[in-house]
Amino acid sequence: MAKPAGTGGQVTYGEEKVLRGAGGETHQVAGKGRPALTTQQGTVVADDQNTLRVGERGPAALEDFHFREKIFHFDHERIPERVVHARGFGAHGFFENYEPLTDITEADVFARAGERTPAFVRFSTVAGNKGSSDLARDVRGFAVKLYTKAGNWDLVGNNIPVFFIQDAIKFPDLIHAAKAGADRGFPQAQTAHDNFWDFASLMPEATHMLMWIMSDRAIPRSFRFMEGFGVHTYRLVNAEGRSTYVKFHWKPKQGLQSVLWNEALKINGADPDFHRRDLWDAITSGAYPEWELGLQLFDDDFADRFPFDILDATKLIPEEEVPVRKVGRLVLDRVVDNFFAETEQVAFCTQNVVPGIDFTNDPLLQGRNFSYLDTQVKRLGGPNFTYLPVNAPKCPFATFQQDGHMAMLNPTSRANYEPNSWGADQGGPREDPGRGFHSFADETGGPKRRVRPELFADHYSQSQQFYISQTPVEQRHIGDAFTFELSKCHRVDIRARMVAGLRNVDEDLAAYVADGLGLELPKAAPVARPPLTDLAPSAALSILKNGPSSLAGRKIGVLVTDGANAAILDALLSAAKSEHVTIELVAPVVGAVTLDDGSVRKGDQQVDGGSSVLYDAVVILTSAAGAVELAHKPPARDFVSDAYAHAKFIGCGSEATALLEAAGVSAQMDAGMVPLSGPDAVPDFLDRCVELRFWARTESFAR
Ligand code: HDE
Repeated sequence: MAKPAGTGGQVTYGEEKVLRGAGGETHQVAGKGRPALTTQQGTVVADDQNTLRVGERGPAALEDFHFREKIFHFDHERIPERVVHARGFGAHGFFENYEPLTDITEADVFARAGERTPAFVRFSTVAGNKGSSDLARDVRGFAVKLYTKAGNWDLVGNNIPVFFIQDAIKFPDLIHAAKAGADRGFPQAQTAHDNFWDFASLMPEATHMLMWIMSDRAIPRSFRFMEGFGVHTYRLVNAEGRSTYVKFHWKPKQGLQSVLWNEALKINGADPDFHRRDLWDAITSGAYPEWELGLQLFDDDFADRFPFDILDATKLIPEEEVPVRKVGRLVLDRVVDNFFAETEQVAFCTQNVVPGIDFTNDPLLQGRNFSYLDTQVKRLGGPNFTYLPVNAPKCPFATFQQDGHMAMLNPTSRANYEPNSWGADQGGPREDPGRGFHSFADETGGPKRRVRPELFADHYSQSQQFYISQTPVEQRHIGDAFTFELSKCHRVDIRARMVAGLRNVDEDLAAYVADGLGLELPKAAPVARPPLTDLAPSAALSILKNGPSSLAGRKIGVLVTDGANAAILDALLSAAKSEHVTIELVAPVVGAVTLDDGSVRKGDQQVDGGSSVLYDAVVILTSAAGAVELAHKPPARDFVSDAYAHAKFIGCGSEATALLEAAGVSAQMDAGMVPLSGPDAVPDFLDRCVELRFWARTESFAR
């Protein structure tokens, strides 16, 4: 209960009479089902509004333990953000195994059909800090922790199947070059600057990855619409000790979808939390995102035949060569209870494997196995982070590790060492050769030197293959992205060096970028190993060839005004509901609009806050007078012209003409602008929207 301002004196709370000052501050007190506020020691707090003072206007008393504890704890609220992948968003779910895979792996998680294993997944961007925007052009982390009955297995992957570098020793250089300049502290969350392209253009091994990050893969529409990859070749090992090589894939059931670059730039302003909000909204509305786990399985014979080294993380194995076998599904069905406790404190480690899953000698993976554990100790302040609920296994665990900061579960047996001769109750756990983890007995050897294998020198073959696997629209986006990024480099020699490398990928691409930069085409960069030129295109590498088959999970923004056609809106709302599409009303004011049948509807966004970049398709459903009014408002004109420029399908109510004219699109009406003359036109409009973009429109914008 709040006490009125300016009154002081004796106040009665139950049996107690309490003296209050006359400062007029708000007091809300316990009772009526509200628990009492306490200190961390459990002492009930009587007053949380005032420090203890000597005299009303006097100094604070040092003995005020409540104040000191509260501020001390606040002062220590931050932990270091992740050195990479600082901005992320996590959710809980489960992995469901389709069928026993015991012939290829003894991993318990794959042992039984239909069994569900709890999972925690964290998606992230790489370069930006914790507070950066979601729509940065960047790789997305796709880290999965599976709490299996045989221990925690972390598959710490990305949404791109290859990486920039081949050897972990170059990771600090890559990240220093990509992140904000050490001298100036900017630019934030982007690679469009001299240092990144300086480094990248001097590292031809990065070329394949550069093709991916300049593609629309680096600007996903949502975490829900992107693939995940384990990147490295791992091993699956069965109970007999036989190893099968494996590449892990996560395939989104929702299909693939990305945004346009110009859209990404605007989303970062309109909603910097676009991706995290999207995941939160999907899960809390019951539209649980789902991925299938796919395995590419192969043996030494294939590895020997394959023209690239399977230990080279800058190469992938085309799905056309080794098909992806779907073995289970990952469903995210629960948002976190607390962002910090779960998403911030989750500690993924590539070293977390379980019997049946093992490493290969990929030099990147080998380095990661050191880095992750090391970084968690720094971030989480000591070795006991494994006991935090989000990190602890959900199967029994017993170690002799003890003490350190925040020891919560020290062993309680008499023996804290082994071997020991204490009996069963006092002696603690013992090793178990039958159920325990055995490393695959890989035959290795050779001179100890700092050298890379010969096939690592092929830097361009798969870059070419990636490019020719794209649709013309996607190829243009890649060319435009290189042009954009390099245009932000001040040093012309860096631009030229990058274009020289691109000549080894595709001459047209190099010429297109050079032209966009106003650069004379430089000589092609020297190649360390002549690229293979006969690799077949792989449809799996394109986003547009793997789009959704329905509109489910997408969002349509409807611009409405007073007097708008209620019958069309109702048809849209009911069709959208049955197709699991979200509709948001963007109205002149969020309070309410009154439609032509007199019904009153609440707006979800006001025009100034509901930019069309937030939607997959839009509808302009105004009255004639409403259209005239909106025609005078720049945000309403932007709503239409952006949707048009971003090749979205636009449902046009018959009274929207004045606004379409003001937005400058009425003279260019095309088949992506679908007339909505009445409710009957709605199903056809929604069918068109499944394509997501009317790409033909963008032909006219191309340079
Ligand atoms: Fe990471 N990476 N990484 N990385 N990485 C980290 O660990 C590192 C690499 C990836 O949501 C760090 O907990 C090295 C490839 C994800 O919490 C750190 C190398 C792939 C996440 C680290 C790589 C990844 C990280 C920073 C080169 C895809 C976020 C904070 C050898 C297969 C995990 C942390 C999360 C995070 C090191 C390369 C994925 C410093 C040394 C390749 C998804 O340990």
